[in-house]
Amino acid sequence: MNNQNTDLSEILKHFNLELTPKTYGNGHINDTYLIKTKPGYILQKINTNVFKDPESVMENIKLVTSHLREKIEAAGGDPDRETLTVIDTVDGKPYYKDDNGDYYRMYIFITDAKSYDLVENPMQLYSAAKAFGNFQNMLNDFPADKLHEVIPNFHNTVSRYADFKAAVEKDAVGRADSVKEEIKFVLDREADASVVVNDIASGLIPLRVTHNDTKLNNVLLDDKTGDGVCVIDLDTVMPGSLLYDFGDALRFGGSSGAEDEKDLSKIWFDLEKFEYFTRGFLEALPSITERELELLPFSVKLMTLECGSRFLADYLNGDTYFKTHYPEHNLVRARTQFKLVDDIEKKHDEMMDIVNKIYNK
Ligand code: ADP
Ligand code: GN1
Ligand code: MG
Repeated sequence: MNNQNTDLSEILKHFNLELTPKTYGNGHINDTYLIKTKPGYILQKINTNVFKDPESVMENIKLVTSHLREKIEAAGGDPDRETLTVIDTVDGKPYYKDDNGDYYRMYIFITDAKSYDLVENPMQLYSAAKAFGNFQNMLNDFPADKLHEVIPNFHNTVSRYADFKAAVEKDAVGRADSVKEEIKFVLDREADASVVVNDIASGLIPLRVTHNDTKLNNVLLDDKTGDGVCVIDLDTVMPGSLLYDFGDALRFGGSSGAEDEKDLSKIWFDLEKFEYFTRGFLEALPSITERELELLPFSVKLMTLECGSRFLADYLNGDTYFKTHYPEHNLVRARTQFKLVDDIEKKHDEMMDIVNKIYNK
């Protein structure tokens, strides 16, 4: 998954740049490099194991960022800083495909802002929530039918359960026996999987254009003010539910610790973080339906369960999807998610009280 054998300077020529890039960031999917020119650039090798059709990914990103640029300009903002800017190749394409069939893309590097892997203070959650809520707002008039479904059923929790069971069944690398307890944890909660999916199908929950990968390190916060500057990692912008963005953001940001913390006694769901995020998100959104509101706490559990089951499925499949840095990495990640699910289940009613307190104000 890394580019040890690829001469990146060759790739850079196609973007009319020369400097050697350095690996950058902590994403689990793409290979990211920083080019420290002025302005700086972000070069990414798109993960084609995850995104089978990278040209469609780039088409989506071009459409979405053009739409966002217009909105940001109309509001008097700075579009080069408040959304991603795709740099085309010298041939005028939004990606470069090399002779190996690998795809590279380039963005302007957004300075004086950074993304966080761990929350340092709860205000960061308020700021991130405003940015994610506002992002969704700016896309509420975007024609959803123009978007390719780049990963089908991305947050379809019913189909995620089917994938999980298939991974258990196949037991490709003989790890299933050693994680029986974790497998049972997921299977015991299968009934949860259909709640949001069914409500979307019946029209009770509206389909919106959503980000679908709202973890805290996918939003840049201003170094000086701490305010949300730019929502990044737009690979998975697709039709979805507001609940996916809300739940996934709190899965990550509402935790007391890192996604791959090995000491589970350090992992719990933090209600103060939940309150800050919920306040920011609801302030930014103009409207939310009764059913969405009612399911906000549940969505945090659902997205955490989904992510834990994906980490565990990847562990069972032999670590083929997420980047891992040691053999048990996916299992460690899965366990933090399950610890959080357990805690969220216990705190559900308190979370609902917080939602009601904020919304009725
Ligand atoms: P992945 O899909 O692997 O998660 P991301 O697109 O999220 O990749 O990029 C990885 C990291 O690189 C981000 O978490 C962020 O820290 C940094 N990053 C990505 N794009 C930019 C950008 N345009 N400006 C500044 N930092 C960026
Ligand atoms: C991946 O790309 P990144 O690191 O922001 C994944 C998300 C998971 C997340 C878990 C395209 O996000 O769905 O929730 O890891 N992205 C994709 O940390 O699968
Ligand atoms: Mg990312």
